[in-house]
Amino acid sequence: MTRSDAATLEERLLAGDRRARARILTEVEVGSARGLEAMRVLYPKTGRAQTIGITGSPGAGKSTVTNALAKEYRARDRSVGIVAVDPSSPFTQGAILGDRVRMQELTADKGVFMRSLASRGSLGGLSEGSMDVILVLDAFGKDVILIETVGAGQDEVEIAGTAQTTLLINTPGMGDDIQAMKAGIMEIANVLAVNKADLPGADIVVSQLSALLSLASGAAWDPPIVKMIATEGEGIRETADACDRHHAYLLESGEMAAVERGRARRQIVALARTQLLSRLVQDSGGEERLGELVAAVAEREVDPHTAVERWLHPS
Ligand SMILES: Nc1nc2c(ncn2[C@@H]2O[C@H](COP(=O)(O)OP(=O)(O)OP(=O)(O)O)[C@@H](O)[C@H]2O)c(=O)[nH]1
Ligand SMILES: [Mg+2]
Repeated sequence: MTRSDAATLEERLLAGDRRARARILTEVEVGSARGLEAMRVLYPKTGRAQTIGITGSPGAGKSTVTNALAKEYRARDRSVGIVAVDPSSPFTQGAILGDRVRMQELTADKGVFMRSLASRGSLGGLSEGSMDVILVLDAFGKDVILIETVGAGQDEVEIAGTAQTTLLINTPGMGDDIQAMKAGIMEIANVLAVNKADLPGADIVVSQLSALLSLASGAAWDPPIVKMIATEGEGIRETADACDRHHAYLLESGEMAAVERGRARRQIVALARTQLLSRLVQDSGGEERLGELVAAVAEREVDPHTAVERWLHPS
């Protein structure tokens, strides 16, 4: 591909061409040289989108909330991108299919674009492509980008560093989970939703959450708690308002700069880690050496630290 062709594709995307967007997304997701070139050209055009990460336990209603929020933002005349980071687990494939069906209604709307991604790259960690996909949608001009991830520890934290606002979906009957989350919850959630408020126990969760929050009072941003019934669209407007207020807070307080640096750092480190690991594996004999070391560690002939030393610095 020649350089002028390359420029055209990015220019077409920036001008709102959906086919150019599809091409670039595909290249970016597989991490091709063409995808890297597109990122180099497009990156300076990013940074305008409002990004909201939607996370929570499996089945909490993340997809339902994402869907309802997308509709709400469309009603506010804002274009929407949805990035659904699918868990790789085969157990959840039914749910993903369900999501697709629910999303069909939305995707008939040209103002909404949805992309599903595998959550794990080949070497672990949030798939390398997902941050780039968000950036491509940002460059394309999406006003709001909703990122759904299942709250499975590391992914949850990674996505919290990727999105400007993190919306944590809680549900009734998760009292024990809340106790377990205690440590992490303050750091990642900017808006707390209690979904399935049509089921008994929602108020208990609300008071547990506010008790947790009061321990951390004094912080500049006080995460609001919103009760919702996502399936009925109840509480969705309030949730969008809360997310918008957090976004405005980030801009007005100047905290957005720190959020951006955090995201940049996360992406650089994640990419470097992936590159270093894949170089190690691809190095001549790297994979074979790993096999030998695995056997030696399993047999307890070598400890794991020594094995890594030998892998990194073969004598
Ligand atoms: N009763 C009730 N059910 C709800 C509500 N919101 C979502 N659900 C149901 O909860 C189930 C899971 O909803 P999803 O939106 O797929 O949840 P999710 O968190 O995206 O699930 P995974 O992506 O599989 O982790 C579905 O059957 C929804 O219809 C609600 O407000 N009330
Ligand atoms: Mg889902």
